[in-house]
Order: sequence, then structure tokens, then C-alpha cells
Amino acid sequence: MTRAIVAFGANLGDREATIAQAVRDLAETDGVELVAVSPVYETPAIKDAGVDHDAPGYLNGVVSVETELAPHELLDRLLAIEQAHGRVRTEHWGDRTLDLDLIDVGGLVLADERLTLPHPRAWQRAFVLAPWLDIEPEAELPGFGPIRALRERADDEVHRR
Ligand code: A4P
Ligand code: MG
Repeated sequence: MTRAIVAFGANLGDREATIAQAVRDLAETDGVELVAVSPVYETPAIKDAGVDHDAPGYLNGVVSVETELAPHELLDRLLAIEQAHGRVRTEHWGDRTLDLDLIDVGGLVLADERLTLPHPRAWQRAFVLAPWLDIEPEAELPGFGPIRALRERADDEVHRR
């Protein structure tokens, strides 16, 4: 079994309901056991050009799981859950009903055309680090060090609900 961190984000539709259902979908996946679900944070949308206060705000958080799935199998499952919740890909970093990202899978470092681990932007995002810190205060992001120190340096705005 491998410990993995999955981040969720939603800024369209009934965000709470979508996230709650997505967490259930993940928990019901064969080969995946839910370990912890973080508090949820309200966060302004980050776009290519920076914070966009005109875009709908996000709810963000993370879950930790134990899994027997290989990293790419877990990714496929996350993409299927996004699809099931009506995710449409248009604008880069555009608004979305549901985004599920793999942040860390057992400390693995890899990059291929489908998957980069750890998630390449997690180290600088308070909307990932703050909820992760809530459930795993001693966690480290491979190649970047303790998430507690990363969280102190991340300057995007997050408000615990
Ligand atoms: N992919 C590669 N590595 C991974 C990984 N570790 N986890 C590939 C998940 N997917 C990974 O993702 C495109 C492809 O990335 C996937 O098909 C997979 O094969 P996507 O979800 O279609 O695209 P995206 O999420 O729009 O792009 P990207 O660049 O992953 O976006 P980010 O970095 O996830 O940022 N602001 C707030 N406040 N809260 C947010 O949650 N999220 C984003 C998206 C932007 N601004 C935000 C938030
Ligand atoms: Mg994504």
C-alpha cells in the first residue's frame, strides 16, 4: 500500500456537493482506502496572470489515501471522477466544476507525458499546503522539504471555512 495525497478544487456549480460526492467516489474505488479528509478552504481563483477576484472563488482541500493502485491508475480514476462531475476543459487554468490533482504518491519523483510527481506547482500553493498541513503536519514534499516551511512562504490567500 502506498500513501497518496489528492487535492480537490471546485469553483463552479454546487461546490460543496460536488466535492462531497467526489470524495465518496474516491473512497468507493477498489484498491483505494480513504485515510483523512482536510478542512475546506475558500480561495480566490489563480489564473495565468495572477489572482482573479472577478472569477468565482474556489473551495480547495486535500484527502490522503492508502492505495494499491499504480500512480497512473490512480490518475485515470481521478480523471474519470472529474468527467463524471461534468468537467469541461477550455481555458487553461479556467473555471471548473471539479479538479482533482495528484500531489504526492509515496514520495515518488517522476515525469512523463501524462503524470508529473510531485505535482509541479504544489510547493508554492497555500490552497494545497494549508489543508495538507491540517491532516499531515510533518509531511514533506519530495525535493522541496517540509510542507510547514513551504506553507510559510506561500503567499496566496486562503480562508478556512
Ligand atoms: N497531469 C500531470 N501531472 C498531474 C498530476 N500530478 N495530477 C496531467 C493531476 N494531473 C496531472 O490537467 C491536465 C493534465 O495534467 C491531466 O490530463 C494529467 O494527465 P487538467 O486538470 O486538465 O488541467 P488543469 O488542472 O487546468 O491544469 P493544471 O496545469 O494541472 O492546473 P493546476 O496547476 O492544477 O491549476 N486557483 C485556486 N484558488 N484553486 C485551484 O484549485 N486550480 C488551478 C489549476 C488554477 N487556479 C486555481 C486552482
Ligand atoms: Mg488538474
